[in-house]
Amino acid sequence: MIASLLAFYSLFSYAMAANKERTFIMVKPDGVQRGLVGKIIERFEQKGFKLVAMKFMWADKDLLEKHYADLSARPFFPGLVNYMNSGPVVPMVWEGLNVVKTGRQMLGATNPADSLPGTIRGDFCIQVGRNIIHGSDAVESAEKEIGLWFNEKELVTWAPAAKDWIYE
Ligand code: IDP
Ligand code: MG
Repeated sequence: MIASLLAFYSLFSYAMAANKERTFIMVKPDGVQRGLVGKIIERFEQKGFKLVAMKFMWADKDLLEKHYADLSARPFFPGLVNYMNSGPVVPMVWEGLNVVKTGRQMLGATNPADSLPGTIRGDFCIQVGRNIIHGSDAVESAEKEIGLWFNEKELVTWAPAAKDWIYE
């Protein structure tokens, strides 16, 4: 009896932890300038993911160089940093089961020429250098990016009223 209760509890807490995976999503300056912030947020809301943090800011180059540090040797890096620094952005944290992988699928391929219709990039943009949205590519990079763009106080703890209708 106790063993089965314990097994149930550990399964339950495992499932709870899985539902708390987080990703870092950011509307890039072209997405903001083109008035697509609401449409992008809507995709994540209607899917059932939970918004944990969001802000509107003009990121400085130092932050953007850190954010894209892995790409610093690529020829497009200076142009990428200039593009990301050309206007305000909307960084966000979204939470849910498999949100990192599903978030990437919702974004579509990096180059919009390859992004399928129905994805955000597939539906709203044309060129890789103006692909309107960023999304973390792994749980580890998500943690790193969330720590770079948000402090602990900005990550809001709350329970959406619909959670029992989204998760069984
Ligand atoms: P991702 O955003 O899909 O994760 P990454 O390879 O991490 O793609 O590249 C980061 C960003 O750098 C892309 O979203 C895009 O804005 C830009 N980028 C990637 N490759 C190119 C390129 O060949 N030319 C111009 N910009 C690029
Ligand atoms: Mg990337």
